[in-house]
Amino acid sequence: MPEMRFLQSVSARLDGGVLVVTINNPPVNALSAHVRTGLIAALDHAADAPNIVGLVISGTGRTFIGGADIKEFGKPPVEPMLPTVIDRIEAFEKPIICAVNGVALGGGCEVVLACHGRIAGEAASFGLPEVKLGIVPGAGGTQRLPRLIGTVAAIDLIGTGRAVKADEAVTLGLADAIAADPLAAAIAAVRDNAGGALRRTGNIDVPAADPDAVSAAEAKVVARSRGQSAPAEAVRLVKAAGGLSLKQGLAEERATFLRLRDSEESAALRHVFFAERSAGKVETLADVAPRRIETVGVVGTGLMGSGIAVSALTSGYRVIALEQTPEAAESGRGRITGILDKAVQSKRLTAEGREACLARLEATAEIKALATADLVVEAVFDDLSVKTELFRRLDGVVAPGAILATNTSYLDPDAIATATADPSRVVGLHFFSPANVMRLVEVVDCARTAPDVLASALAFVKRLGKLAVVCGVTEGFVGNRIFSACRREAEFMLEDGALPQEIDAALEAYGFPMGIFAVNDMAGLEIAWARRKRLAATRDPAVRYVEIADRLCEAGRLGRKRGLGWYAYPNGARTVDPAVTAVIEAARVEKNIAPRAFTKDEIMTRLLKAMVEEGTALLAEGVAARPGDIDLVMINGYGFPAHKGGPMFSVRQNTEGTI
Ligand code: 3H9
Repeated sequence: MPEMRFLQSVSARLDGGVLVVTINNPPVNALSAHVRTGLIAALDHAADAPNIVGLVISGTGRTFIGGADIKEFGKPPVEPMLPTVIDRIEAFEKPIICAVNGVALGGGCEVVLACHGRIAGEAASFGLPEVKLGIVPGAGGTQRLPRLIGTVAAIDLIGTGRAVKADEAVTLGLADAIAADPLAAAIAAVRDNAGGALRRTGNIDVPAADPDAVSAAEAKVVARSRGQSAPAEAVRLVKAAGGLSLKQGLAEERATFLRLRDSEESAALRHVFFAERSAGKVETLADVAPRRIETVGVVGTGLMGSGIAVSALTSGYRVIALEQTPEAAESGRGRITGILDKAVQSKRLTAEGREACLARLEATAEIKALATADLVVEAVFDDLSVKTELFRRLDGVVAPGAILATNTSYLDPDAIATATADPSRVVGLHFFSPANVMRLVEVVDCARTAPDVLASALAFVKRLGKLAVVCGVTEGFVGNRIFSACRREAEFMLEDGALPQEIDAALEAYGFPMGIFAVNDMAGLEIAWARRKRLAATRDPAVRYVEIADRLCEAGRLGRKRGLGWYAYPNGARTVDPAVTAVIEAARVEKNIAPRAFTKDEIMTRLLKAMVEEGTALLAEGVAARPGDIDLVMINGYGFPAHKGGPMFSVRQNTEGTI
C-alpha cells in the first residue's frame, strides 16, 4: 500500500487494516494548523473506509508531538482548533492507539490522553508543561489526566509541569505498556480492540481521592509558584474535574486557557522560552566546528570548582581536579564525593551513576596531569596575579589545542589571556554558585578568543545541560553589572527614605525569592567592601556615593555568616535590626536628606529602571547581544521572576501597560 499524505505534515500507510498515521512537522512535530487539518483528513479517510479497522498515531524523529505550535499564539485562530481534533479522536468509532515514540508534551500529551490506548516507546516521555508558559492545558489535559491517573498525581504533573518517563507513566496509568517497538505493539492493540467496546478516557469517572493528599499536593504546587497564577488555576481545574461533566469541565478549562493565553504572565514566559532557544546562538559560528572535549581539568576544588567538577562528571566527562597539595586534592575529592552522595540521596543520581562519576575523577596536586585535558577551567581565588600566574603555568603544560577557561567574576579575562602564549584559546566560563545546581553560565567571548574555542565552550555548556549566554568583556559581565546597578539604586533609596526591609519586601512581592539586602547578607559583604576600598582613590567625588554599607562593614557587620549584616540573625532568623536603621538615619542626617516614604511600586519602578538602563548600556557597548540574553541572565542567575519576563521585557511591557 503506497503512502497516503494528508497535507504536508501528516502521512499514513495501511498495515493489514490498521491506518498508521505519522506526524512529520520538524523540529518538534508541533500541532500547527496543517497538522490539525491533516489529522482530521486522516480521521475522515479512516471513518469512511470499510477496510480500515482502526488507527495508530505516531511521530517521526525524537518527538511524538511537542505540543501546540507556540508560534501560533497571539495570531488569529485557524480551524480546526485542537480541542475539536482531540474530541474527534476520543469519540471516534474505531480504535485509535498512540505509539509514543518520543516526547509527548502539552497538546501532544492531550492527544495521547484522548486515544483509546497508549503504548510508550522506551524513549517516550509525557508532560503537560503549560504552566511553564503561563497557561493551563487547553485541549482537555486538566479533565482527562485525573480520570486516568487520579487527582493527586494529576495536580503534581499539571501543577508543576514536570514530565515523566515511560516507566513512571505506566506506573501512574498514563500509559498502558512500554514496548521496544511501540508501532508494532500499537498496531496489535488496534487489532485487539477492533469491533469491541473502546476505553474512552472522558467516560471514566475521576477516582475518589483522599482530601488531605489533594490539599498537600495543592500546597506543594502553590509553594513553588512564586506569585505565578497559572499553577493555581491548573490545580483548580484538575480538582473541578471530579465534580463536573466532561463537557462542563472542558468548557471551564478552555475559558481559563484563553484568558491566560492573553495574559502578561504568558507573554513573559513565552518570551523566556524563545529567548532560551536563541541564547548561545552566534550567527558567525554557524559553520564553525567545536573542538572535541572529553577530559576537563578543573583547577581549584573549593565550592565553585567542586560544583563545576560534579557538573562535568555527571555529564559524562573525565575530570582532572587540580589542587596545590596532595592533602588539598584529597579534600577536594571529598567535597566532590559529598555532592555526588547528596545527589544519590535526593535520587537525582543512581548509586551506579555515582560510581561511574568517581571512576572518571582524578584528584591530583600534579599540574602535569592536565596534559591530557581538552579544556581546563580555573576556579581559583579571584585575584589577577594568582590567575595570570596559573595561566602562564598551564600554558606550558596543556596540549596545544586545549582550551583554557577562566571562571572569574570580576577580573578582566583579556588580562588573564595575555599571560598565555596563545590568547586565542582563552575563554571565560562564568559559572554561578553552586555550579552543580545553577543553570546559567556566562560564556565570555574575550578579545582574542578563536571562533572554534567559543563554539567549543558553548557545546561544553550545552552538554552540561546548562544555559549559555554569550557576553563580551566588561567588569562583572552582564549579570554582575546589572546587579551592581540595582544595588546602587537600592542604596540611593535607603538614603532617600526607604529601609532595607521595605526594599526587600518590594522585590519579594514582585516575585524575587529574596530581596537584595538579604542576598548581600547571604553572600557576605566583605568582597564588595574590599572592592569599594580599592576603587576609593579613583572615585569621582561628583558621583553620588552611599556610605551606609561601608559603615556596616566597619562595624563588623559582614553578613549572615557573622550573624550581623543588613539584618541581624539571632538563631539564624533574619530580623530587622534597629542598629542598622540608626546607621541609615545617621547617613541621611549627614547629607541633609529629608527622608520620604516609598511605595512598593515606586521601589520596583526605580530598581527596574536602573536595571534596564544598565542593560541598554550593555547592548550599546556590544557586551550583550540581545535584550532576551540579559533577561535570561537575571532570571537564571539573580532570581528575577521568570513570569515577569526579565527586566528588559518587563519594561517593554511597562511602556504599554503596568509592570
Ligand atoms: C500547548 O500545548 C497548549 C495546549 O494545551 C492547548 C492548545 C489548545 N511550538 O527546545 P529545542 C521550537 S502549549 C513551536 O531547542 P529540544 C523551538 O523554538 C505547548 N515551536 O529542542 C526551536 O526552534 P528554533 C506545550 C517549538 O530537542 C526548536 O523547536 N509544549 C515548540 O532541545 C527546537 O527546540 C511545550 O511547552 C512548540 N511547541 O527540545 C513544549 N517547541 O530551532 C516546549 C519547540 O527555531 N518545547 N519549538 O530555535 C520543549 O520543551 C522542547 O522544545 C522539546 C524539544 C522537549 C519539545
